[in-house]
Amino acid sequence: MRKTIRSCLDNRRRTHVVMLAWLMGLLPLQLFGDIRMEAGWTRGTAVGSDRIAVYGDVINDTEQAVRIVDLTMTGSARVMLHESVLENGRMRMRHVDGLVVAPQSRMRLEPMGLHLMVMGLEGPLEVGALMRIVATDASGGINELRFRVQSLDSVSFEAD
Ligand SMILES: [Cu+2]
Repeated sequence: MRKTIRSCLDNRRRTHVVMLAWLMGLLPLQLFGDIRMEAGWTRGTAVGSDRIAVYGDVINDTEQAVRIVDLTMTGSARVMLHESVLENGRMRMRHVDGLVVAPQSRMRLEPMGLHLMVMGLEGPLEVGALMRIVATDASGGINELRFRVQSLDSVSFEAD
């Protein structure tokens, strides 16, 4: 009888070990995709505005191109890839269809160029806050693009 109980416990422990191994193998696949953002920043929300432009370097260290099919940020209505272009002497922003990050590359998002536009923010962002945009790639990978809220007058990424 005692032996049976012990072997039951052993079995349960073994199951836990297997489950843990499974989780460790699976979670990185689901939580972390192939791309990430370095030196990510935004200027934060101007009074009366519910949108921000997000800049930084989107990095793909893998051998495959990563195609982003969906962008979301908690607390906002939508996220789009925009490009600032000079048209008839005026800066305008236009929507860019499809975000593809080439293999072994670094895609720079910067003022007057490509940026991620977060629209319909539920409230103002606090300077210093760490934020993240979730980018889902074509193979279902979830990529986190992290960035920090800087002051309204900042012009580039400010390291800590
Ligand atoms: Cu924009």
